[in-house]
Amino acid sequence: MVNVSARLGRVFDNAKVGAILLANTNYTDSNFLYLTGLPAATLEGYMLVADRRRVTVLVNVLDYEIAKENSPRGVRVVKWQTREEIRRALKRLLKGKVVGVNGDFIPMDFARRLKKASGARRLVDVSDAFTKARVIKDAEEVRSISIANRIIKSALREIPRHLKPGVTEKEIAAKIAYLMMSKGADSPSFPSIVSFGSNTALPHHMPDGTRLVPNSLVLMDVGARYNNYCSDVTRTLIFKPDRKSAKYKKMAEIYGIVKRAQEMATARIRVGAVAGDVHRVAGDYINSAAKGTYKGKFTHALGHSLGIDVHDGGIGFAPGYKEKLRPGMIITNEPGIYVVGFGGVRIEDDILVTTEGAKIL
Ligand SMILES: [Mn+2]
Repeated sequence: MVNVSARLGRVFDNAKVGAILLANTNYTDSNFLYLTGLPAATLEGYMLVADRRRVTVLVNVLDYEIAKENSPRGVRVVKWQTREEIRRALKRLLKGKVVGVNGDFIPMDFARRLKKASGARRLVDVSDAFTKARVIKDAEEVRSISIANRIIKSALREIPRHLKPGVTEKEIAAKIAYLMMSKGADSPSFPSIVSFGSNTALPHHMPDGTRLVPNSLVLMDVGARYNNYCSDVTRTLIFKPDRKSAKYKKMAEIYGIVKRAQEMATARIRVGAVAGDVHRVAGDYINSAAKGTYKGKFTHALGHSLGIDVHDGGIGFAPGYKEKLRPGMIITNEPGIYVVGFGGVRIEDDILVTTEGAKIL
């Protein structure tokens, strides 16, 4: 269960406000999930008001039962039926206060209407306070992300037996979705990337009707969502390799360099290490390997923070990040090499920073 009061403490320590107001639109604010642990699918139009001690969730009467049933200790559920009732509730909780909102999420016009309806003295953007709190995962979060990893890795292990000449990228993407949900995922955590052959050189290629042929690359960048938390894992393999071919030798060379770059980055991850340096270890190695053949072909950051959002913010393994690693951070480690017209390799694992160093989830 979500420890609501501990999370409120972490957010309010970084936000100088009397209360926080989060309002979902057609989309769900991930900070809403952070403070309530409610299942994401049910939350359209919900609002919450938080102070240091507790969270009050305001829901339409039709969602009252489901919200009450799923709410942890520290969350109170209040139902409303008319707009007048919401206005009254907001006034009672917020009138005259300095109120924190998520400026990264809420449309400006909606914020203006909420200020008027609530009678708040001032609205302040507290998105940074949430990012700071969420960058360090608590035990419940580590557990959820670990399970999300176990699920997706188990699904990926079953994929090789479904790879046959002529199968399409979309068929494999559908198979991965089926396998992960059969194993307990709530949904994919983002649209799966499955690419074959030269499509693997495009880091964000979306699966299409491309058919698999022997002696070619297969790249799968996929994740499972479990209990509101994401995993994000990439595997690349060579389908039916023709080991004597020049094409195979080049694919294998690229794979070996990416694998080594990932290991070197993992070895660098420890409490106190500078985030940007972890990227540089992998980037420098890729640029210098094979006499510089692949210089400049690692075209993205080595990793991003992972949590309720696939890109959770606050930290990343990217050039120029001066932040130091702290225990409880979860960051992806995903070097790649992309040769346009030929193919690419990416290998990605999710890393928990611990006092003993990197733990691969
Ligand atoms: Mn990733």
